Amino acid sequence: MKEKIAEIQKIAKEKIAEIQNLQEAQELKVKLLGKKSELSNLLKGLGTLSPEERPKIGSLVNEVRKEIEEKLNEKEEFLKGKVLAQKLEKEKLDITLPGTKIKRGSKHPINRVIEDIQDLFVSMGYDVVDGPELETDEFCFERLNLAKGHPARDMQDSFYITNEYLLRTQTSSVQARTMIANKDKSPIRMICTGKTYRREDDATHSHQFNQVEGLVIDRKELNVSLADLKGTLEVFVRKMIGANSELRFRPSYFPFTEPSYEVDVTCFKCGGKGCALCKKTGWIELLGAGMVHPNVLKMNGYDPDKYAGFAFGTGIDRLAMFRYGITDMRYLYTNDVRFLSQFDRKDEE
Ligand code: FA5
Repeated sequence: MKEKIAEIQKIAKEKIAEIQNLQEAQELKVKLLGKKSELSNLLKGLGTLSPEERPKIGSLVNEVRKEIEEKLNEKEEFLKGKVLAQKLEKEKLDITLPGTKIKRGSKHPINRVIEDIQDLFVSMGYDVVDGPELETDEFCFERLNLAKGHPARDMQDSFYITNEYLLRTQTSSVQARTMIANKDKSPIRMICTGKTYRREDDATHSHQFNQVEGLVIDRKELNVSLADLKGTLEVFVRKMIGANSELRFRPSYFPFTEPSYEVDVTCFKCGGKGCALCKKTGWIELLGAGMVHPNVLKMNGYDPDKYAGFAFGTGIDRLAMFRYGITDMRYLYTNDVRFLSQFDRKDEE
């Protein structure tokens, strides 16, 4: 019996020495120490031995079993270390190599201008509101004192989707929406920025452009006046285009304001001296504005005997053109990275 055990021990040592990988180690473990292994069979057969021999052989089998187990564990540890070393070698990184440059996007000039407008008006206590681009005829025109068939509708060549729905031609639609939504008819001080659409397309007109609308309504006794409108627009334009910009109010016509004005600014290119861009006038038209028409107040639930207000609207794309000296509005929509990435630098100047 002892020889048999010595034989098992010897073969086990040889086989352990031949193991090449972890799987072989696992398989050998089952073979040498599992329930059907020779050592297990020996233990099962102890009952056939004499009472004197039984404990001796039993403890010998257990010793050999323990020794094999230790040797197998050692081998497994060794193999695991080898696998790890191979993996580390394979995944070795040379952190001194130059990295791959990631191309960073750039904020669109229109979004830069929108964010600056919002920051400015929020600092003056305005709310920033939103409205739908797919608008009803009612909110885009009728509630702004432009009944169906009104000749002034021709000023804005529109994209109608159905008889009732169109792509909004102006953010002024949000004036009406804000007044209607304000159920308790309290004072309003809001701006709205967003996309607008008209059937136009040239260097200074796009079929899709952006406007910012401003609306202030307060109780009449507080005397919301043209002077407030003028002061607000001066702050706005000087902040957006330059501290030296002068404003000129020209009487104009919008069905939703009375009186109405078009506001010009001194030409950003020649500083007011006159050049080709401003057609030698020294001025460039920038926005429309006026005191809210009493009909508009009434149609949207505000009593014109108790409330008064002013409104203004301007093209954000045009503001961006003035601010950055862009000569063709269409550059703003072609999304050429070479064009767009210039503005990171320009804003830092
Ligand atoms: C209006 O749209 C009025 N809703 C503005 C207004 C608001 C007046 C509140 C009174 C009170 P107008 O059609 O002039 O007005 O357009 C306003 C500005 O939008 C223009 O000065 C111009 O900057 C810009 N704009 C108009 N059409 C285009 C276009 N096709 N492409 C780019 N910008 C445009």
